[in-house]
Amino acid sequence: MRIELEEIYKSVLEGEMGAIIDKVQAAIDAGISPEVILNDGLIAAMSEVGRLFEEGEYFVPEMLIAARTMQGGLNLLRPFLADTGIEPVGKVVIGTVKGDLHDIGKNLVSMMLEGAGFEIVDLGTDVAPESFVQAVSEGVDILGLSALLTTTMASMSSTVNAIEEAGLREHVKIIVGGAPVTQAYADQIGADGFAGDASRAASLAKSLLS
Ligand code: B1M
Repeated sequence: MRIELEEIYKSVLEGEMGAIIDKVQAAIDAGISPEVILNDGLIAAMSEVGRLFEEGEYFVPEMLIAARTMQGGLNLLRPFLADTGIEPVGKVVIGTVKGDLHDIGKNLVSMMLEGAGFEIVDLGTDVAPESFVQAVSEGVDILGLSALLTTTMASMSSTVNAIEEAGLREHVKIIVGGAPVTQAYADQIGADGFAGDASRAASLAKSLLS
């Protein structure tokens, strides 16, 4: 792995919030593509953080500091990933479902969708079904739901049901994703699609509207 990527990886693992900006900037200046910085630096480090948490070597505070460090790096990459300068191809409302505070994956999906030309309304984390219903009622093409906990996945189902009960299901395509979510689960709750990562989410959104 290139030294600049190793430095980014190490900064996220060690939660060096003050250093991450300089390190991501150094990688950009060295000509490493934003996608490689994202996948081989930031995301690879966050996967390792998850492994260390599972093994009991990291606890919630370390995980949180690593996540904040990653967000700092992502903020710097955002314009490179998202800026295509094209007209919106559709409008997406996105959020992490009720009870769930994980937002890194959701933010990445937002950036990739933005990069694919979508206008994004990001409702944030811990979003109740009724808040999704309210946003969809204002007119959107796609609703994106993210969940990272097996315990909060059920809220995806409640949200799809709430959209149906509000009479809005015919007007919006619903896509779901997040580490515990699968295509089978998406089918089970009546979503229109599942994506395993952010770039697949962007392709899926485009294909659902084409
Ligand atoms: Co939490 N956490 N966490 N956590 N956390 C996990 C998810 C966990 C797997 C860790 C573990 O045990 N190995 C575990 C869940 C176990 C389970 O339910 N099966 C877990 C737990 C248990 C918890 C707490 C309960 C811990 C506690 O308090 N005891 C707690 C819950 C809080 C809550 O939400 N109510 C908690 C808290 C936290 C922090 C706040 C400390 C922090 C989140 C900070 C933040 O997001 N701002 C955190 C973190 C950082 C993680 C891990 C380490 C990393 C998650 C992440 O950001 N990954 C995670 C372990 C892991 O995933 N290996 C873990 C990087 C991100 C780029 O990937 O989010 O998967 P991901 O997103 C991907 C795809 O999934 C997909 O695209 C993204 C990009 O490619 N995707 C979509 C995501 N959303 C999509 C939507 C789409 C399409 C694709 O369409 C709309």
